[in-house]
Amino acid sequence: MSRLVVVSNRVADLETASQSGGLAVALEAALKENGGLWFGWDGNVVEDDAPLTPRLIEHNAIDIVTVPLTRNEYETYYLGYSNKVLWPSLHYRLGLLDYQSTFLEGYRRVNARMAEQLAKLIGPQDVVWVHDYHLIPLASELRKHGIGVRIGFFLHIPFPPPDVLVAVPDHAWLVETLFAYDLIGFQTSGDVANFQRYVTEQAGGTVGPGGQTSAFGRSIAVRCFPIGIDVDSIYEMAHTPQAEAQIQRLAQRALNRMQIIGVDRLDYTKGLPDRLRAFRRLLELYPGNIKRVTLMQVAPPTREEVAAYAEIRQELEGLSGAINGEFGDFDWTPVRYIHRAVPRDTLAALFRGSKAGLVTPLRDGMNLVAKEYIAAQDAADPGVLILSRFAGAAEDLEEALIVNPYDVDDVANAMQRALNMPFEERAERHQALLKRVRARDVRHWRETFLGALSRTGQCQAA
Ligand code: ADQ
Repeated sequence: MSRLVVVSNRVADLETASQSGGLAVALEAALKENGGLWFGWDGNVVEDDAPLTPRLIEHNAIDIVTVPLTRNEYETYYLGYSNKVLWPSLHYRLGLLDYQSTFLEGYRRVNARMAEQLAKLIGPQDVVWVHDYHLIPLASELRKHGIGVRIGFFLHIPFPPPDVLVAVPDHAWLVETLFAYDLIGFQTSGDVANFQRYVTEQAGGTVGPGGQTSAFGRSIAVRCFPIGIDVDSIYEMAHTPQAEAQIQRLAQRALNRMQIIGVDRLDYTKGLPDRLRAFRRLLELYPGNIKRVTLMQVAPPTREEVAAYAEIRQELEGLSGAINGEFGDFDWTPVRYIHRAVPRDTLAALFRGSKAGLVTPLRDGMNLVAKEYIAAQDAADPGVLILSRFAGAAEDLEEALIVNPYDVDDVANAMQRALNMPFEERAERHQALLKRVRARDVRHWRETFLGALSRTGQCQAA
């Protein structure tokens, strides 16, 4: 059996994996099966002339090899090309694209360096699984070192249509490097179609049966593998005695008011200002909700060194302050905004204790919060999921209330509908959604991806 090598920008801390969530645990399980190696950045930023020696730690028969980034690499590869160019563009936000030529050089350099360090660790029987937009050219760099084993790539974020992608400087090079993989996995069939459109329209390639995609003299497998969650672990976290007590406390404190919950990293793709505007609209259109409904928004900060993130934080604080000022009273705060990470079991209890889950990104690869909200519900009294049509999850989760996050009236009406939905309809929708979330859980995602990778054809040695 092949050893699995996972490569991602950041390596999860496996000591705390059970708290950090489904993805780390799922990958850890795969790495344990036949022995494994996880390679990536250790999160440290060192001086430009410091040595960049890989560090090895062993955890339950898994080798974890990490490397630091220099200050220049952090600014060009991580903050620059990855998060000021690829992240906004792949989320269709060209207005936020902020490009400098040093970014691309840094991105290429870090991928080349990581490949050089990783190539020394890869054996002839290994299978390599690379994750996400930071590392798109990694396989093409590994091939330069004579690595001929199977290499798969999974993109966690959306892949936009060609008209958007061509705005990314050096998009042609970026797409060409993807052809050094044997398998590319996307979140949705829409992403697959966008990629294949680019290949046929911009690169003179062809798409064959089963998604086999050819261009640049190579033929690779391309499919969607919608990512999922560990359903039972979320359900269990939401149903412990501590969770019960927490839900009771919440209900008492809220004087049996209803709660709507939003949980997102504080990112401009998540549609948070529009969500707050939609909540204000709910109070305007349906004043019966005044003093009756609270929006709890949990949004821990991320990437604060990128200006667009500081701006969204200010906007959000201003909006929640304005809504609370306009509608709040001595005994009711309409928006409760929590700007920090919350333990996963607390999140699960909050999901279960909320009448509606509000997941309204402007664009999202999948969105695991939508699936976690469903998994946490109590079948005897389930809440209602309100889901943006622009989340990858909407391709599958048809029984959610699907909304256009740009249309505040649409979202406000969905909230009103969710808060007043009869039990039979809630139960029916929840049952159907839970079935879907279970059918495509994180284990299914991992196994289908690795199964498809193992079935790919000729390996492509350089
Ligand atoms: P993210 O953009 O981070 O992921 P998401 O899929 O919702 O978005 O995953 C976030 C995870 O972090 C969830 O498990 C959630 O519970 C957790 N989380 C969020 N806020 C938290 C808080 N305050 N405290 C603790 N935990 C919190 C990227 C893509 C997504 C894609 C995933 C997986 O942007 O589209 O679904 O990768 O592929």
